[in-house]
Amino acid sequence: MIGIGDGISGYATDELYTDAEEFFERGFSDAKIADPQGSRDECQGKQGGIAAMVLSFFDDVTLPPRSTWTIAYVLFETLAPEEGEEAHVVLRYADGCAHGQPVQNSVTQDRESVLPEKGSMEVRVLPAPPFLRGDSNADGRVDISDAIRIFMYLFLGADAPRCMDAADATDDGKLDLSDGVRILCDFFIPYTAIPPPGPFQCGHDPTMDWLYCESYSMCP
Ligand SMILES: [Ca+2]
Ligand SMILES: [Ca+2]
Repeated sequence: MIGIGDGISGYATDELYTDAEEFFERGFSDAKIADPQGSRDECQGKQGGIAAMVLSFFDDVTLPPRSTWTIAYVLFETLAPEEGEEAHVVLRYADGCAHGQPVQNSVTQDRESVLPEKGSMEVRVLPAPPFLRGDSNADGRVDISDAIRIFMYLFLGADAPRCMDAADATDDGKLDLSDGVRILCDFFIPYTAIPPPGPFQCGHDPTMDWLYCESYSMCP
């Protein structure tokens, strides 16, 4: 269970993302967002996520040794602070919070449960800047150079755009070939409009996704 500090207003997904999936052999995995309950103070009034994974119920399957395995991502949402302000949210692994049964963070190794080392982090939340969708090179216009900027990033090793949300011309939460193609299509093919806030009006991303906008200076 991941205990969450005050200020979390909701969440975007309760799906489990993992790069260990290739080792599933008739196992089980699930993730849920829950309101943790329980007598412990750190459980009260917080939001949390629970993730569980069993690689196999039938065979002796273990993750091969390597430096890092990503077992689960959970994506949370919080309200953006006002312009010029910042907010702080603490994320931590909390033992003993209940969603049904109290949940203890544990890992099974060689058929025995071991308690993992648990960390916490304070997240600094800043207001996301408004942007023009499609303006991947952040020059205040959406044109063919933005499609080229995306292709340079994807295929020629150029730096990532500083405002990934602006470069995500399809607003599907991924930056890939289709974003450059969407920008090109927008000039030539009717009804392929770039999603809100669009290429002409500054605005914020109406959908929550894994991309972010580190900076964008062309909108007031
Ligand atoms: Ca541009
Ligand atoms: Ca996209």
